[in-house]
Amino acid sequence: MLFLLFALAQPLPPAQPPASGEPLQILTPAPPTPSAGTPGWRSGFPQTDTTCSRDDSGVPALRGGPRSERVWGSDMNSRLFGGAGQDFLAGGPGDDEVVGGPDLDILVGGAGSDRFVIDSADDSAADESGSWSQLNGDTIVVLTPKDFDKIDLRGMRKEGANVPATFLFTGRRPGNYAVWSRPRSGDTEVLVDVDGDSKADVALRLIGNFSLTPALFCGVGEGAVTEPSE
Ligand SMILES: [Ca+2]
Ligand SMILES: [Ca+2]
Ligand SMILES: [Ca+2]
Repeated sequence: MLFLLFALAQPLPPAQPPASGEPLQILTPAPPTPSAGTPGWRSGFPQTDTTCSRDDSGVPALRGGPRSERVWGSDMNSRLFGGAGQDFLAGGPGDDEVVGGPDLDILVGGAGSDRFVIDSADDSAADESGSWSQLNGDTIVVLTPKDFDKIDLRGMRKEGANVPATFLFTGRRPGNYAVWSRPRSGDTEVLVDVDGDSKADVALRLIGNFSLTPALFCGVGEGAVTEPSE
């Protein structure tokens, strides 16, 4: 919790005001006190979730609605869902699953092995030039590779006739059905092509300068980039 307070005390990146000007809602103002044996409890230390095989099915879920909301994780492991609207999701010290959903969202994992899930191209759509969009793009404020935080693209649908089983990591080069990155004003853009034309359809912004590897992702493998499907 101290870490969360510290993280929230930092200046946040510019975000669009909530649609139609409605106030943000705080869904869980008083997180429960965890203890060993509580459902969903995991210490968060040491972080041992080095793979994408973690089963979060028994972890309590906190869900935002269609409006713009703030959703706070507890001190236990949490699953945070923003739904539609411009949401602010902040995990606590546990191993959290953070799912922004459609529209611009600001995502904070906190300590622990956190998983940021992008399920659809609409969750963080790139702009017309294939770059991160100030109107629609999600921002991950605290991504900590040493804690085995991951960006999970396993649910993202690929479009075309001969799509690969996983996205392909191409470093700093665009590619068909690929994930790549590029610097952006001291931050890092993560770009994903879902339809085989080497142009980004999905764009995330990571606060900070990252040198990415496939191990940072779920649903992304190394390998030759496929040819475009006809
Ligand atoms: Ca929402
Ligand atoms: Ca966390
Ligand atoms: Ca989103």
